[in-house]
Amino acid sequence: MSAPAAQIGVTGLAVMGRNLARNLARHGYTVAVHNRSNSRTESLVAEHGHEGIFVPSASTEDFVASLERPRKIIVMVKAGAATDAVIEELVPLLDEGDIVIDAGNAHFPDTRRREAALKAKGLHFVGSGVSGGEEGALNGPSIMPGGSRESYEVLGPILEDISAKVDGVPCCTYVGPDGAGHFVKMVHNGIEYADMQLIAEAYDLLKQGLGASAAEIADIFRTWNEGDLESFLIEITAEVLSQVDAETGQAFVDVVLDQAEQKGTGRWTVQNALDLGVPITGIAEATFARALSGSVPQRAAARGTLPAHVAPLDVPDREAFIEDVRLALYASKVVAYSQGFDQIAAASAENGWDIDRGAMARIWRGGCIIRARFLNRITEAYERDADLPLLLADEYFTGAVGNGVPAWRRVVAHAALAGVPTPAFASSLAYYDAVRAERLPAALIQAQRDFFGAHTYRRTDREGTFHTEWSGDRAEHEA
Ligand code: NBP
Repeated sequence: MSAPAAQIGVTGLAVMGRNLARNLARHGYTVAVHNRSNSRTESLVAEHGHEGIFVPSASTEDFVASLERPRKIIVMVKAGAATDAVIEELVPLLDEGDIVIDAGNAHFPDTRRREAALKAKGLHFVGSGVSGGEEGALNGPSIMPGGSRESYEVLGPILEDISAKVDGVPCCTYVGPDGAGHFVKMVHNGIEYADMQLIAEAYDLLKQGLGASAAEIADIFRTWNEGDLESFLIEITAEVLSQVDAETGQAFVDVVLDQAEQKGTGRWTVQNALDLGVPITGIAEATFARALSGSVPQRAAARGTLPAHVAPLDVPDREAFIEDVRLALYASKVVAYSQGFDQIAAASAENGWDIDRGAMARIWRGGCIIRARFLNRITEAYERDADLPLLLADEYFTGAVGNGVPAWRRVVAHAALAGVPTPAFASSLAYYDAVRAERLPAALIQAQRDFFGAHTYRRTDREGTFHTEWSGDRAEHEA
């Protein structure tokens, strides 16, 4: 008896691909499965074959032949050269109209390149962000597919089916052409960096300000998770802070080395923001904070050497201080998201992607690492105005953030006086003040640029571009 034609295939069966294949099978799809080393395919079928219908193949040729047309093939291998190698092997075996989905963490320029190459061969290439780690892949991730709309018509229903659901709404939607899906996933990860850094700064302030134990701070985060800050990251922070190290009996967080690592998506986000000229200071500070934590020789040279001149954090009212930190965290978090959505808007305009920002907030409500209650508020804001120039200026957020501004200022000022580093809190507040300023000192910078480089300037009182003869008679003339 021949194996049934599979509706969709997954190649690359490490932790993510394996769980995505199981998710598909559990939803009733017949799933072709393949991996470079056949042992992974064998173990998937041996351990989970009872969960649905898998069609295993040891060779790429058999794998492709086992799929119904148009073929839908999810590639879930290590991002980079491995993805190119798999595509190269697949393409000669495919027919016009087939769809190759890269669900790994590709850098979006690579996705654009691959999409163009496959399109020239009559194939669809869908670069899709998938967030939620191995648990999400199995039980419902947030899925951010790019590529052609035509491919989404075939693929969308399946991806929506296996995605996370919030209030019955799938955490998957069409993002936009070519690299748009992977771009949005990149910004998602950048926001994740900012969110984590902000939570870490709140923890540090509570620890230093209250002298609280990790378990006490866990309780504070647990309470916060019942309000506006409700989110996966706040929830797991409480879990982590409650954990006791089995070996030493100390709080687990206190035995973990304080050097944060990164895989590169935060860096990509910041690099792209620099190219676009979009200030994403929250994400950038978060990325640099990780880099600083890992700057071992610099920290060793500075520790105990650099004068501190600090006053201890003055906390006359414990509850008031906790509330101040909560408000500062919320306000800073809105800034980070606002900046991330600005970056999406800028890239969308530059590349003609036409990304619906409200829909992105909607598909991040479940499945992914930054899932949070307040994403509903972001969707609502973009529903009120799809072209909203600044999320912070939406009527809901002006109120929600505005109420917390006095607390935010107190927290940042006290942290500075006490020498507690709060790069993301402080830079977010600086952004807030800069973006709302009547007038910025950029006027002076523009004048300096004209002085040393004849870069010209515009005036507040009339149209035109001007230059002053700084090294001559200092007369102004129109450039
Ligand atoms: P890995 O990123 O660890 O990749 C391992 C897989 O890539 C194996 O199936 C391996 O085959 C295959 N592979 C490699 Br390596 N080189 C290959 C080649 N030249 N040809 C064919 N196959 C090759 O797996 P993962 O952690 O499951 O992640 C998969 C993708 O999902 C990555 O892009 C990752 O960034 C992304 N992602 C991961 C997570 C997560 O939480 N882990 C979350 C979201 C996204 P082999 O078995 O024969 O060595």
